[in-house]
Amino acid sequence: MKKLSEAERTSFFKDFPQWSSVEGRDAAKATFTFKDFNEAFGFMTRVALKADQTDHHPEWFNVYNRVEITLTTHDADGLSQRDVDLAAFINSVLT
Ligand code: H2B
Repeated sequence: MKKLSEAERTSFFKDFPQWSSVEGRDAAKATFTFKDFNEAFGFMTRVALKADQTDHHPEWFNVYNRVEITLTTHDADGLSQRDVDLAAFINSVLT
């Protein structure tokens, strides 16, 4: 897995405005807030099944209705197309 080029990285952050870069790390983070825990965990379940299918896993943290997600590709030590694909899936679950 290779890292996104500088141009690909720039278009990722332009095309996915919910995601922002992480200080000192080639990664993207976003926070999503739901009505309650049931909705947050329903969302997490859908993302978890996708992560399992694609063998690409988010770093994430949940408290009640809030889910904080960091995307990066450990094998590439940075953002790769796999993170773009998972971000696109996350968007499709949210809309
Ligand atoms: N998830 C993420 N985010 N990055 C990886 O490099 C990665 C992963 N590698 N999930 C996978 C699993 C790897 O550890 C297994 C062995 O394929």
